[in-house]
Amino acid sequence: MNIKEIILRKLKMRLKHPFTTSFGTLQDRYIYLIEVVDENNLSGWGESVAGNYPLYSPETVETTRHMLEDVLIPILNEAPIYHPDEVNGRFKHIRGNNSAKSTIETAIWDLYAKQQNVTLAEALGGERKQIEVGISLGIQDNMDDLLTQVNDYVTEGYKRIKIKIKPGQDVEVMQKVRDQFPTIQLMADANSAYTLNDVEILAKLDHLNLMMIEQPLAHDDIIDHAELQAQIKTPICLDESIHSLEDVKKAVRLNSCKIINLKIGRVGGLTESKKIHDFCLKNNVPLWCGGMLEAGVGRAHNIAITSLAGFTLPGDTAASSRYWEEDIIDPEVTVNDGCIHIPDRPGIGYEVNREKVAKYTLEEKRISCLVQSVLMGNLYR
Ligand code: OSB
Ligand code: MG
Repeated sequence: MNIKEIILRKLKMRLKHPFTTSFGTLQDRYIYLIEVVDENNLSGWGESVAGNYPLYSPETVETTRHMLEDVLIPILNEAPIYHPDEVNGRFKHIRGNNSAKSTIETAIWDLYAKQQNVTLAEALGGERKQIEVGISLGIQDNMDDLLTQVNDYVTEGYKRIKIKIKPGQDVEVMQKVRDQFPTIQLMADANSAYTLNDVEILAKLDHLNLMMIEQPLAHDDIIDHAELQAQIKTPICLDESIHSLEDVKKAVRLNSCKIINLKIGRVGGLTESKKIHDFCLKNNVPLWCGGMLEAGVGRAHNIAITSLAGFTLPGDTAASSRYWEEDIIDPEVTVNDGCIHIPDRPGIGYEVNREKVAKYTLEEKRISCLVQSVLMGNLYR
């Protein structure tokens, strides 16, 4: 069951509304999409979470293209692969570039599940039939707009509300939301906008009964976060600082956080995601799946991994319609009463809509794989 062709596409999609975090505003979403096709014409799909500009992480769509074309696909072409769990190991000597690694690794997982005729959720060991989700709201200029949005999404049933904060738009904002919505599950995400000099400000959030504060300090830090956690009551959740199971172990050992946000692209794919999940479940570390304003393929992978039992808190995977006029999958992801039903069709369980993909594609490149170069299943075991 060879992979006979890999198709790389660079897409440009426009978010319905600009999304503002402490590091900037995004509306045009560039997406690197990968399709791996086997000899029976089954297609596995993966989506890069890297943006057009290296603000959240050092990777971009262009570094993703380079890594896939010039480094990662050639490595996969060197020797057969029998199971998607092997892919991450094959990339081990390549430093960083986790999102690029994840793009192809998740596509191979999708293909593998389709070849086995099981859902991706089942292939990963997920048991849930549906998952609970929350929503992430960007920084707003207008407080009334924010309160209206919170009200709308709470009414729709989203299980928790996350609000982006930055210095100057933090304590007062969160206080007003809490005053208006005394009982909702509420949290803040700072995207690394603070330093240890800001402990006093961050401690003022203590009495708001937040579920957590996400990544208050530097994107590459776990030392200062430990110092901060010792001084504030709100549980810290790490996002940007976590790139591997090793990072999770160290952060937990140092008490740098009490909660982990997992993003498949940030940790290099689904195999590493499973390992982090297993560790968190075993050690009672609350875990949830973050989001990167994904289109349908990335969203579907997030849904599949969240079906695992250790994802104990609602994630950021909202409905397709929260982001896009039209998504690139059929059916779109819908949220009912704060829940997403895990699809029952094989693989990611959503059909990629080729017309819509074509409509948003800026560049496309097809790479033929050497005969019997990349093997799937246990044909040659
Ligand atoms: O920090 O979780 C984050 C979006 C882009 C980059 C980073 C983050 C986010 C979000 C949005 O919070 C999550 C989503 O709705 O996909
Ligand atoms: Mg975050």
